Amino acid sequence: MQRREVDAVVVGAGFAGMYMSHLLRLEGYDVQGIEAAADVGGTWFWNRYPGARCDIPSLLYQYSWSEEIRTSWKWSEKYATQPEILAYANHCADLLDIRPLYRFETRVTAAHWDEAADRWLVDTDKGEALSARFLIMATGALSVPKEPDFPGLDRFKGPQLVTGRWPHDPVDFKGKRVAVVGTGSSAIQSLPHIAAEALQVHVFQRTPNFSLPALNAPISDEERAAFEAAWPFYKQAIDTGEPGVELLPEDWDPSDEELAEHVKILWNGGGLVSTVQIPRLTKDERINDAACDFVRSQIRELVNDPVLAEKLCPTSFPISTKRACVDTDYYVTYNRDNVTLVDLNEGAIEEVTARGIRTADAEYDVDIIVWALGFDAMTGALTRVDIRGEGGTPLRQAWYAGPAMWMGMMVAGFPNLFTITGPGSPSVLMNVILAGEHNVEFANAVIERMRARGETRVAVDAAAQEAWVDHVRREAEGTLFPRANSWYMGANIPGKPRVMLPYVGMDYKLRLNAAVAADFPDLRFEG
Ligand code: N01
Repeated sequence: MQRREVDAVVVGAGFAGMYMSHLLRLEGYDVQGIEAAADVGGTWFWNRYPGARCDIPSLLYQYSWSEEIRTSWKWSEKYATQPEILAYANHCADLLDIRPLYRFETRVTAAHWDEAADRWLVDTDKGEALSARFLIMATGALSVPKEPDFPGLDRFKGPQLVTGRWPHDPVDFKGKRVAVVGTGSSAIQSLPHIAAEALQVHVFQRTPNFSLPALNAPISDEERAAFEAAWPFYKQAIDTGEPGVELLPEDWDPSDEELAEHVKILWNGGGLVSTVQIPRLTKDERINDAACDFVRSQIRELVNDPVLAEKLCPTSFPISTKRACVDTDYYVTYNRDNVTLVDLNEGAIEEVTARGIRTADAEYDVDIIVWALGFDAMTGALTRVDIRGEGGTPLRQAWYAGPAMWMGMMVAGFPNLFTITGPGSPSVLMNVILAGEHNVEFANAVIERMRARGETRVAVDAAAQEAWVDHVRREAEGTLFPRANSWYMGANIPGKPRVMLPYVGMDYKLRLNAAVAADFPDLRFEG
């Protein structure tokens, strides 16, 4: 078969993919980008459900590498809405003139390593056959929605909507009876909007979640100016891996009273940043318990019906071991007359019927079902592609017992492949736009070194990979994360190995910088 030869295939036109494609083109490489969506934006292209917003302050949720982009964009709110973030992605794409590099509405179906040529043979669902020296998977950590698999799905007469693949045209909930299934961030953000319009909403909850108030607000000119003034400090923190916010010492040892007072910062609108400002929150049971108690006390304050409030109080996992949500009016929405909570612990969903959802207890007649069931996180987008490395080994097989990889970016036996924000990197535990930048810049540094020395093949050393996987596991074992049935642990997808997927260590960027400075001691170059 005749294959079109390029230097690199970049899969994904989210923020990481766009940056990777831009850098490679800048350096004169022939890049082919491939994107399943009709346009750029990655997760923000797909997650158009009402109320979708970032949970990192907008001023920080943007590219750090381009002065031109930063200074030409004005965020309007503390936590930007999905339309504004998508507009920002489009603004970046316009400034970078990135679209000509991409084939949109195209999926990579297979990528096989050609050992004789040191190239990836890449096939797409549009019949295109490519041969690329490098394959960069910038496919996102949360890009494969978890599909509902209840019996009777086809029988339901009304629309069924998946939050992670929301229609482009606005959905009219007016006068409708709606089922929202799931109580993760997607449901927590969308429920207040859906409830404000709908006739009736039934929320199907299996596990209540901790959610922190966004206290969202417009960004004032003064705040914008202060951010710009502090930008050199933030940028340095980003580049060096410093936290960028003031932190108490890790060995902080508060009295019970001091602790109870300090955890109140969870209600100051800092959201996920506030969780980072509580030392050892995800390591120390006493500290975590205090934070849980405080948030539960706030839920009881907000929800009028005490029985309902108890049902909304999480008790089965430590706070932050599932990603905490950041909401606007989530808990108070349950005070509305048109919102009911269906506690699936009292009767699980048995089937979907023509008229709605039937649990072990009752049948709920609805006009629309919203499935907010989450994602096959971090590995899903990678294992869905038929990626085969040396000896024809499928990635799915190599990862049968859990993702084995080095720094979340490279996989032994899969040369010249880079996974951006992959499992084994901090990825979703940090600002994911910045996590993407770190990985893109690292991949770029490797590729540039190879060009300088005329090398055609780079592979990670198997022992180095083993050491990294072991380190990721041990770091996670030193925390409370393994106690939650979370998507971090792969626990939300039946049959997925139970492994902590993101790297919890705080030294990742330092390690990346050290690897570059030492000329990549864990990588083997040939050619
Ligand atoms: O998904 P989730 P999400 N029967 O996995 C329930 C990011 N994000 O899309 O907990 C019944 O958190 C499941 O119940 P349980 C963010 O990183 C960011 O909401 O497994 N229920 C849970 O309640 C976030 O963490 C933003 O018992 C079932 C829900 O579905 C990540 O995406 C906004 C079920 C899934 O919650 C995922 O969030 C939105 C079943 N069979 C998302 N299967 C921002 O703010 C699953 N559930 C940027």
